Amino acid sequence: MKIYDIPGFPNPLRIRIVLAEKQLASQVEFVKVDLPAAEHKQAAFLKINPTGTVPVLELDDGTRIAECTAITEYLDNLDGDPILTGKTARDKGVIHMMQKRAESELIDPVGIYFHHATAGLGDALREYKHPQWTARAEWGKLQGEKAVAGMRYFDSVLEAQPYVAGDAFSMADITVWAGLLFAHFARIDVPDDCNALRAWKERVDGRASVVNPA
Ligand SMILES: N[C@@H](CCC(=O)N[C@@H](CS)C(=O)NCC(=O)O)C(=O)O
Repeated sequence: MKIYDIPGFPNPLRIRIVLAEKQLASQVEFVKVDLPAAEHKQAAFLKINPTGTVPVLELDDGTRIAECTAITEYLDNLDGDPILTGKTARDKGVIHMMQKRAESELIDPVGIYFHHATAGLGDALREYKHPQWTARAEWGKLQGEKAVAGMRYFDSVLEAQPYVAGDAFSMADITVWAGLLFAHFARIDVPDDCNALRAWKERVDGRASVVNPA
């Protein structure tokens, strides 16, 4: 298997944590895509993933799977013993719901804030983003506020249960953790009173797959 990504970036890290959880790192060859140089927006990479984002998993038969949720489903089910995406119909439903919320309410708005309300990854990439400069900065700022509302939502969830989708660690925890990492990088602060979210993050920070991702 190959994974197109760039080390240290939040969405690629989600999959590198999955690989560590599933002990699959040795089976993967990483191909670096130069995001600051906008390599992912050029024709060669757009053939690999038309949405122009990383990570992308490429199987030995040439099949390409983009989107962290889809990649995680594949990797988690490879050995027939899913530990991150749910074993029962109920758990699968709840985990996917929380995964979607972790994306739509946290990591995706942080990404939009970063790319549209700050200097983002710099000049090479800027021309591939929304062309209406004033509108995009306004929109980006609103997405920053949306991400903070998302943090408050996950704080309320974690006041009632140990992990984002219930009693067990799942891919939804990985996504919220990566969302907070990205927020820190983009300088969006976690509100001081989000105690449950902060305590949960400290626990996840110490998890072996997070300390030593692939
Ligand atoms: N929904 C996508 C998000 C992927 C994503 O946004 N990745 C970032 C890297 S952290 C990216 O490729 N950004 C490039 C850009 O926005 O131009 C997924 O789950 O894989």
